[in-house]
Amino acid sequence: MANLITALLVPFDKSGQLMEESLRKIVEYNISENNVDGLYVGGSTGENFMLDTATKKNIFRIVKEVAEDRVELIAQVGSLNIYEAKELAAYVVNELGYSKISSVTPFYYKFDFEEIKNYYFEIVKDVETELIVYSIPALTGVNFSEDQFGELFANPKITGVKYTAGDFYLMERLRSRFPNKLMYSGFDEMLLPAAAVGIDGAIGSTFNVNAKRARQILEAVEQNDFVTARKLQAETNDLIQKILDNGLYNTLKLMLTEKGVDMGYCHLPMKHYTDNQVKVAQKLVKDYM
Ligand code: SI3
Repeated sequence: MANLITALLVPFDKSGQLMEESLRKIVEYNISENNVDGLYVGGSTGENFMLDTATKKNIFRIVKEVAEDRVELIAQVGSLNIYEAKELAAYVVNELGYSKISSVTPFYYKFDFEEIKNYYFEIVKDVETELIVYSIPALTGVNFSEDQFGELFANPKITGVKYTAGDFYLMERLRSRFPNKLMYSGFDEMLLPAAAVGIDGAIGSTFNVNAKRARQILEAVEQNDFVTARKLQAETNDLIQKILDNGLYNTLKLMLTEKGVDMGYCHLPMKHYTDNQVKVAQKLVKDYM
């Protein structure tokens, strides 16, 4: 069955400093309460692109210290600064023993495909690891064709994709053409259709609070029980819609705080939460967790 991998939230205090003890708790919560198979560390959900290198390294180190080898750890090292990406890759693989790295497509500048391909090949050049391409066109503006994925996958160290998009035709084409590469779905609200296409895992922010239902969706698809899978996805999407309406990362953090894992604040320039967001999050915990 496909692996369930939480895109890890990271707690910050009001001034944007990492809350180390809370980070330890959310890692433990995902392993012992949510029973997930892995953690995706340093992704969008980790508010990673607003952090300095030392903080990123500190997060990777603490997560590994708590998780040890109990679940799979994937470190998102991608950065507009390719030298930072290489430094982080070497750190997590050689010093911490992460089993995989992942890297977002370089964003902001309109890099052409050759530049993007060079970026990926350069990141894996000096490190013995597997890299999962983090493709999220809605946030980066970078769309790959089937053939371009093929060019990236030609590098044996590039072993899969975290596919955060709603184009299921392309997803199916990739699944069929590259059966030996890993396919992770990225949109939790589309877990059922992704699982129907065939995925090796799902990586999601909402698994921090909704891992049980997500696991049940994967199990129902595995058993070809699409009636149950659709019912669970509908319940999940009712929840996700309410979370998105109330502010994604603030609401996820507030729900966990309500459950006893103090997740602090989002990192500026993301907004700090309001009293009303707290009330909504408390109700979501009561209704869905
Ligand atoms: O990098 C990451 O933290 C992720 O894995 C992100 C994951 O794909 C999430 N995407 C974003 C942009 O947060 C989803 O889990 C997403 O939050 C969820 O499907 C709600 O839209």
